[in-house]
Amino acid sequence: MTQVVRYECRDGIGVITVDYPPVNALGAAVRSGLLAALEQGLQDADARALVVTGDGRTFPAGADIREFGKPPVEPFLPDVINAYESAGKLTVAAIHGTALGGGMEVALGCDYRVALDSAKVGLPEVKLGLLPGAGGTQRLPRLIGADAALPIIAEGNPVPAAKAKALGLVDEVVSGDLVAGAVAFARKLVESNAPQRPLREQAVKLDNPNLFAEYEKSIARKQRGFLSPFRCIEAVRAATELPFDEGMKRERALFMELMQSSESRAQRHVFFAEREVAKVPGIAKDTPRRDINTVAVIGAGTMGGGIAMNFANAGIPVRLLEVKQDALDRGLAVIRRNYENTARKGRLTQDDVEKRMSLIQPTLSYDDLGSVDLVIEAVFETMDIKKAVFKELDRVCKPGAILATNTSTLDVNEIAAITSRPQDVMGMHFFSPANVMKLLENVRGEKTADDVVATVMDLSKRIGKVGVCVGVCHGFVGNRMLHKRQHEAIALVEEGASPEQVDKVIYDFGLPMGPFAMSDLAGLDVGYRIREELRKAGDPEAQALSWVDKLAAKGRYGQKTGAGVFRYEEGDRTPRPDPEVAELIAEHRREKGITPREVTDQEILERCLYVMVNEGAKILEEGIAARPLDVDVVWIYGYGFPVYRGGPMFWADHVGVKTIYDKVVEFQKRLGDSNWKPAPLLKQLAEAGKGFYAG
Ligand code: T1G
Repeated sequence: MTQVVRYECRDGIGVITVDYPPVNALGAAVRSGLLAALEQGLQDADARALVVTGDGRTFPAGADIREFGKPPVEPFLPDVINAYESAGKLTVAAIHGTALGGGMEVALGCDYRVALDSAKVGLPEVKLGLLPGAGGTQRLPRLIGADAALPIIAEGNPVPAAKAKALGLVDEVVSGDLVAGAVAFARKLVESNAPQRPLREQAVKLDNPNLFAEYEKSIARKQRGFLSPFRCIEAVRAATELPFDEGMKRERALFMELMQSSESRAQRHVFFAEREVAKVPGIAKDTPRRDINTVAVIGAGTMGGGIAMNFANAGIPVRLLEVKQDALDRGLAVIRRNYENTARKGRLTQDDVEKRMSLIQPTLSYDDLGSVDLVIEAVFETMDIKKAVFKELDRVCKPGAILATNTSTLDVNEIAAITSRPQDVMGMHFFSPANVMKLLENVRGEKTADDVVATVMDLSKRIGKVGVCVGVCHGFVGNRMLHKRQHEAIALVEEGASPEQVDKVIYDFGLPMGPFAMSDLAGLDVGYRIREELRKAGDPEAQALSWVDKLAAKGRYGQKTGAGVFRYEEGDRTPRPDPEVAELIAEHRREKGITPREVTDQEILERCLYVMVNEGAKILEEGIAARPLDVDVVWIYGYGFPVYRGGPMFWADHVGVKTIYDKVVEFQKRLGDSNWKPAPLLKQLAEAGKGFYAG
C-alpha cells in the first residue's frame, strides 16, 4: 500500500508530505501517518525544523467527510494537531490548492504558514452544517482576532492567499516551487532563532465588544433555518471568554450537537448529491465527449439572452440569432445592461464587459450557424414555432452538432423526431433568470446518444451550472412537481385559506418565497398560457378556470403588471394582500358553491409538500429521474428548497415515508385521484418501513 504520509529531510529541514488523492482528506490513515511522520522528524537529528505539505492538487482539504456518521477512529484530529502544536521543533505549513476545514486546522497547529500565491484557505464546515471541530474556532481568533475570524468561520468562504497574508493568516506567500519556498523560509526562521508560536498560548483580540450580537443580527434573515452559523458564533465567543482547553471543550460539545443535527445530515447529503448528480447512471465514465468550442442561441428574449451570457461568461463564443433586427438589438441591449449592472457592483471590470459582449455575435441568418458545435433554441413556448426552428437547424448545422431545446414543458422527443438526427437532440432547460439560476435540467430524449448526454453534462459544469439528467415528460422533474404543488395551493385558497397564509407556511418552511409570490414573479400569464394550450388540446383537467386564471384573464399578471395574486407598490417587490383579490376569491367560491372553512397551517404544509414527494416517487418509478438525489438537487438549485432539509426526497425520509403515505391515502379519499393517487413506490417503501435513502 502506498504511504499516505511520507517523510524526508531536505537541506536540514524535515518535509512531511500527505499523499492521499484526490484531496488529501484527513482520514484515519492520514492522521496516523501524520503522527508517525512527526515522530520521525523529531527523531531526525538533521532536521532543524519541519515543513508539512500535501502532494497532488492540494494541501489537505478537510476531514474525510466519508467518515462522518461512522464510529470515530483514533487518532482524532484535534490530538494530531495538538501533537504538532507542542512539537519540540519549529513547524511550517506549506499550503497550495485549498487548505480547508481540518486542513486549515492542521496549518493552525503549525508555528508558521507559507502559501502558494494561487492557494486558498478557509473553514467551510458551516456549509456542511458543522463548525471547525479540531480547534479552528479557538486558534483562528488567537491568530487574527475574533472580529476577523468570526465571518471566516460563520460564512465558510475561501480566503485567497494574498488576503490571508494581509490578515496574518499566512506569514509568507511564494510563487513557483512551494516546498522549496517553505524549506527556505523554515531555514531562515531557524537561523534567526524565530520562536515557536503555539496559538493555544496566545490571547484573543476582540476589538468590537458588540461583535457577536451585531453579527448574529446581520445574518438572521439570510441564515434563517440554518443552525451551524449561530453555533459558530457561540464557539468564537467561547474563545474570547474561556481558557484554551475550556474553549476546546465548548467547541467539541457544539460540534457534536451539530454532527447529530438533521440540518447537518441534510447539508452533508447535498454536498455529495451535487457531485454525484454529474455521474449519470448508464453513461460510462470514458464515454467520448464532443468538442464544444462555439455555440449558437436561437432567440434573444429573456431566456435566450440569459443563456447566451452563460457561454460568454465561460469564454465560449456564441452566435445569437433573432428573426428581426429590432429584437436582436433589444436582446443585446438587455445583455449589455445586465453586464453593466454587475460592473457597477464591482464584480466585473468594464474590460470584462467589453470582452464578454464581443464574444456574443448577433446574426439574422441561420446560414451563419454552419460551423457551431451546439445550438440552444430559446424561442416562444409553442410546438409549431419550435419545430420550424429545428427544421432550419437540421438544414444548416454541421453533422455532429448538438441541437438543444430550452423548452420547459414540451415533448423533446416530438421535437427531435422532425429532424434527421434525433440522436443529436436533447433538452437543456435553463431556469429564469438563465444567467443566474444554477440548475440546468438536461433532458435526454429516447434517441439521444450517450456521448451527447455526456458532453452536455460536462458542459453544464463548464458554464457554472449544476446539470441534472432528466427524462421526457410534461414539466420534466422540477416543473412537474411544482405544477402539483401549485394545484394544491390554489385549491387550499378555494377551500378557505388566504394566499398570504399559504405563502407564509411555505416561506417559513424555508423556501425563498411562497407559491403565489413565485407565480407573481414568474408571471401569471405564463401558467395561464400553458393551461390555454392544454384547454385547446382538450385536457379535461384544464377546462375550468381557477381563481388564479381569472386574475390573469383580468390582466393581473403579477409583478410585471404591478398586481397579480398580490399587489406591488412602485419599485417595491414586496407582495401585499389585495382586497380586490380577496373579493374575487370570495366570488369564485360563491360561483362554485364552496363555503370557506378554516385551513390549518399543518394541512397547507402537508398538501403542498407531500404532493411533491408523491409526484417525486412517480418520477423515480418512471425513470424520469434516475435517483432520489437527482430530484433533491433539482429542487435545491432550481427552486431554493432549503439545503438544511436536503431536498424533497431526503426530507421525506426525515418525516417518515410511512407518515407521508398514510396522509396521501387520506387526501386521496377526500380530494380524489387526480393529485393524490399514491405512487406505488411510496406505498412499497411505506409498507417495507424503508425510505428513499434509508434502505
Ligand atoms: N472528504 C472526502 N472527499 C472529499 C472531500 C472531503 N473533505 N472534499 C472533496 N472530496 C472528494 C469529492 O467527493 C470528489 O470525489 C473529489 O474529492 C473532488 O471533489 C474537523 C470536520 C476541495 C474545493 O468542506 O469544497 O474538515 O467524486 O469534485 O470541484 O473541522 O471538494 O472524485 O470521487 O468537489 O475541485 C471541510 C469540501 C470538511 C471541503 C475541491 N472541508 N470539499 O473542489 O472537486 S469537514 C470541506 C470541497 C472538516 C474539521 C471538519 C471541494 C474542493 P469524487 P470536487 P473540486
